[in-house]
Amino acid sequence: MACGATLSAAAAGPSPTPSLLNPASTPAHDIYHLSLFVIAICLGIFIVVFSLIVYAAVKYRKRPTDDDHEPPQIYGSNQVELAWTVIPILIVVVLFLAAARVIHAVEDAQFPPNAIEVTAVGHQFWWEFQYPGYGFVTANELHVPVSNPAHPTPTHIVLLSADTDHSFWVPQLAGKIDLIPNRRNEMWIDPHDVGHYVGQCAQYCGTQHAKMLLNVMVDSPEDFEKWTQQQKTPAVMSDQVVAGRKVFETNACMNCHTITGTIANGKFGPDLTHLMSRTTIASGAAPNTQQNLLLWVKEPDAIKPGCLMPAMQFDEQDTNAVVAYLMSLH
Ligand code: HEC
Ligand SMILES: [Cu+2]
Repeated sequence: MACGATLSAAAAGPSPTPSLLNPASTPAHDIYHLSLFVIAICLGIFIVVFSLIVYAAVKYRKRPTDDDHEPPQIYGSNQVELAWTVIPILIVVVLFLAAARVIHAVEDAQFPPNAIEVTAVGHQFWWEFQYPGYGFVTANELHVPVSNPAHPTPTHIVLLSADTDHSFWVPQLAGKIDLIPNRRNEMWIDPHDVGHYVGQCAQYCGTQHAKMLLNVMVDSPEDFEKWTQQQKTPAVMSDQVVAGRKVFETNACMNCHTITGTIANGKFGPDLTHLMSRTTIASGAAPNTQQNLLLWVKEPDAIKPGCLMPAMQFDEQDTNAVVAYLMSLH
């Protein structure tokens, strides 16, 4: 069952603690090493300056034997002034070169022809992920193949926004890049280990900014292939769900959501073609279970107050039918 494979991939791998100190992808490694270098230099400056302050404060503290005259004043010392001008300039140049080197390595990287192309579109308050090379669209859970450093299969991500500023940040995989309306930003990741990596929209974008989680599922090449095949196949409809499909297609649901292979082609909300292949709904706000889907359709605000999906005010029967239909979208 492909859906089970997705769930087990989500459970495996490194801890989902989004820590910068635990890099798992080349850009994140580069940034991690640069920050250690910068911290080491700052620590050195701190130790030297603080020791001199302590030394001066102790050595020249006021003593009972002091008279009240000022000590001798010394004006101008070319050596001292040269030293405190040149040394800081050298430090700044070293920091600049180190940062420039990493920025160049990350931003001007060349991609092999087998790089995966993904377009990520930030929406209030969820993520759209398009896979132009494969011809499907999904939401909130980004699947990428693991990248073996011997034969890298990096993922190149184009970042766009449908409404306001958002920011894509999965600390273990890469630096933070904004998604700005009418601007195309880019980034890339090449995760070295299979697993589930989490992140968060890192630019305040409105009421539900805090519930705009990012889930990156790093699959083995076989699992990734399976997942893309599953995403490309239209969902199979059984008789049971026909009633729910009718509810979906004769109400506003279809104007906001796409379900490939049906007349529903709305773009305002997440693509639901393979809703059940995702472990959570509403960008990580709740686990993807029947109970939460029922609550979501009845009262989206109960899960995500201020989200941009309206409560549709269906009766019990229509709600159950439409959720049965949603649950058929594997
Ligand atoms: C006015 C547009 C609109 C209408 C109408 C609408 N939705 Fe939504 N829907 C959204 C938006 C926007 C989201 C994303 C909310 C968020 O995560 O912040 C969403 C999210 C969802 C999700 C969660 C998807 C995911 O992967 O996170 C489901 C399921 C869903 N809608 C089902 C429905 C159903 C069923 C109907 C009809 C009963 C419906 N929607 C009507 C806009 C709409
Ligand atoms: Cu956001």
